[in-house]
Amino acid sequence: MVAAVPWLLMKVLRIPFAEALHHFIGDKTEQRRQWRAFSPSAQVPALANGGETVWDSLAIAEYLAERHPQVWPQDAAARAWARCAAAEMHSGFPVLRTVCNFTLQAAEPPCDTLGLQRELARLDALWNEGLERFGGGFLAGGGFCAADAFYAPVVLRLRCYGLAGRLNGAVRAIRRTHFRPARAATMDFRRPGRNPKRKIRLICLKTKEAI
Ligand SMILES: N[C@@H](CCC(=O)N[C@@H](CS)C(=O)NCC(=O)O)C(=O)O
Repeated sequence: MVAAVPWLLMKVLRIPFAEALHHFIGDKTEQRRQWRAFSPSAQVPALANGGETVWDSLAIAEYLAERHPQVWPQDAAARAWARCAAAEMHSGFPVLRTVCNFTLQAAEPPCDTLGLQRELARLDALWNEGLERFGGGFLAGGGFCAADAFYAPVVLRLRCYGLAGRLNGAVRAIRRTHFRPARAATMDFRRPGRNPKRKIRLICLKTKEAI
């Protein structure tokens, strides 16, 4: 899921970049050896720009924001909220991450544990708060920002695992603004354009299924 976040952000905001796709390898030791060549943590995503490497999705968002201010909302309060929301997704929601592997196909709903209920309730509260407080249709106002990129894969997961109905009104609004760009961009991921002349290169991975 996380590998898709900066990719989606750059696609939706039309920040030019070239992609390098890497397949998962069954032998994880070998994968780590190979991936360390482009990512110090041996994880994706990583972003290469000139001599610099940025190897974490939240760090990539901040790095991009230094050059492309539209990565975060212009309004300071919305920007603070959007940063918190993105960070919460980045480091939280362990149950959703574990029980809902990323897929684009319809999948069996996971076991309804207390942990899952708590995380769905938190998503609902967070999305409702953003929609009501900033009133722009996206999470933190009228434009797609990094917070939206962090939550777009979650919208896809909720839909695929039949969990969208478990959230109240927010998910309907979020689906309108997030599902389409996320799905369109994710489909596009299957047909990556390669332009090695571009200065910024995002190193992502390719699984059998698009991520
Ligand atoms: N902190 C990283 C975590 C990245 C991460 O978990 N990447 C996964 C793919 S989505 C990965 O590279 N996994 C390698 C593996 O599991 O073999 C970020 O958010 O960018």
